[in-house]
Amino acid sequence: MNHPQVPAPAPLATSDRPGGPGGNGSSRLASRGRGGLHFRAAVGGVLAALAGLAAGSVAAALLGTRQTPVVAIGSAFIDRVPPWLKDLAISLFGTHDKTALRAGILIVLLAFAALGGILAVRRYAAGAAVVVVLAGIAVAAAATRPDSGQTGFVPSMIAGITALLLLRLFAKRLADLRTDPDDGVSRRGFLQLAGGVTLGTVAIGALGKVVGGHRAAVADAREGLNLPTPPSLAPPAGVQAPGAVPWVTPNDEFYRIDTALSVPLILPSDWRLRIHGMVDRELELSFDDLLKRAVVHKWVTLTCVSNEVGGDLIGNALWSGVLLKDLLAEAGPSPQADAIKSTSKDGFTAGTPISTLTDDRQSMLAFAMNGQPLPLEHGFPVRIVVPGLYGYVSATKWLTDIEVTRFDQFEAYWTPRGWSERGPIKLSSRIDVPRSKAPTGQVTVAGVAWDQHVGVSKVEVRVDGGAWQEATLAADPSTDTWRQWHWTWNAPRGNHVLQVRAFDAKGNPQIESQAPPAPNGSTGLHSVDVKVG
Ligand SMILES: Nc1nc2c(c(=O)[nH]1)N[C@H]1C(S)=C(S)[C@@H](COP(=O)(O)O)O[C@H]1N2
Ligand SMILES: [Mo]
Repeated sequence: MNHPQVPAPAPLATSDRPGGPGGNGSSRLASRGRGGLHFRAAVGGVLAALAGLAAGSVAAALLGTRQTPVVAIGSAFIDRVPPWLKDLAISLFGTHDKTALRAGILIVLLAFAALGGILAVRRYAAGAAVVVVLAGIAVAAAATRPDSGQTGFVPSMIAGITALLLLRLFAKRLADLRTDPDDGVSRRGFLQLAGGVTLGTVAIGALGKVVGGHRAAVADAREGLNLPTPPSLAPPAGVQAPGAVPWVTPNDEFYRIDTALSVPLILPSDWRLRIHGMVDRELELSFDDLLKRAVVHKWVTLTCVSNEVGGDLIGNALWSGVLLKDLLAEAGPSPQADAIKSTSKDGFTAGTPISTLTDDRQSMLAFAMNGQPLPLEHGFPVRIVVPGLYGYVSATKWLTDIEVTRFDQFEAYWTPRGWSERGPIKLSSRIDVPRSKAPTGQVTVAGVAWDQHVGVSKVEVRVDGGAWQEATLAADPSTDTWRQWHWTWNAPRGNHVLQVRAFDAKGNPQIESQAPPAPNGSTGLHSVDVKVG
């Protein structure tokens, strides 16, 4: 259909009317025009906000985060409301309290958006400020959620930017109407924009449903799995040092590092793993095939090569899976092969020495983490876990392919990007408490030390560069997990520096010279400035 591009003539009777609000328009017609203008401006603000929220929801679905702007604000709100208000909400709305909260947040957001729309007609900056504050609240709420990961704030940011851009368009259209409230062209322009934005919002909302729907299907399949359960989920006796982080890292607090902008979604029933290359017998396994094999459960601490000294890109979990040693034995690797190249659904690759898969360290294809099917973000349905190697050279998530090969035949994802081909984890230690302040007197200094598959034999602490003092080590079930330690400090008032160093199983001390994470892991001692008193 062809829309006439020739502007319709403005109604003659109104063409000589003085400008909008602020003019001397005291006639009935002019004030009706002004009311209409405010109404349109409010509608513009609301439509801009709804489009922003729809865009935010799609972004959340694509990124695999639950943090839509409304959810982010709602969760932050729930964290902060006093218990009596929570109780009141539950008694008023029963189990619908969450829906009521969402609706409430939406209504408040849209009311402010309407105000923003009205302000934007006079001065875009004033309306934009309202949107920026609303989006800012959502971004801050998402960024401070413990469960939102690194990208949780992105949907709220996208929502804010979308709303700002659309508000700008509405403000432009309405500015014309403001000079001439009865100008038919401007009215039509506003209606077209409003219609377009509404259609766009509905389309984006539908897209969000599709994307979200697939994620929901995979999440449902995950919930429905019945996997071999570990004999116990409880940490072994004596592993926890007082004051240190929990020895077992809960799945939803486990660090997440990957290049996947949106979480790869694989139904277990669709999953296939090919083991091929320099092998006698190529294997192709389905998820059920994998579950038919002998299952092992093992505590292993994963570490990211990007972990800075003192950083938290490290976590410890009970992994359940099938030994790579067994699967490789079935395939029969050539004696000339020295590596596997593992590939994930999204194309990420890692290169791992075969020796680390066939020795006694129980490297595995893991399907469960702390007794739960792998979380979607941590590689569902199957990933690799190799004790002693940084994740980037071993821990491929959303695994789909293993090629038995030679290091001189390929480069894995991070190698041409400035990271070493081989990545054994370096002996390190970290102070968890205290981190900044402490009272005078007996203070527990505690933390973790790790040298997976080698083991930690001793940890020492010193204050203000003084003599090293031996800390008490907690137990470890094998050398493949972190080892916790604590030391009691008789802390005098003032500013002090605490330092920690660890020794490996052979008695070698940690490297003291500072090195950045690239190309193969940071070194240096963790220091903490503590204000006592
Ligand atoms: N598919 C895929 N797997 C991957 C990565 C990735 O980018 N893509 N990153 C690796 C890196 S660098 C690390 S440290 C670990 C992190 O695993 P986690 O997110 O479960 O803690 O996954 C590894 N596996
Ligand atoms: Mo990593």
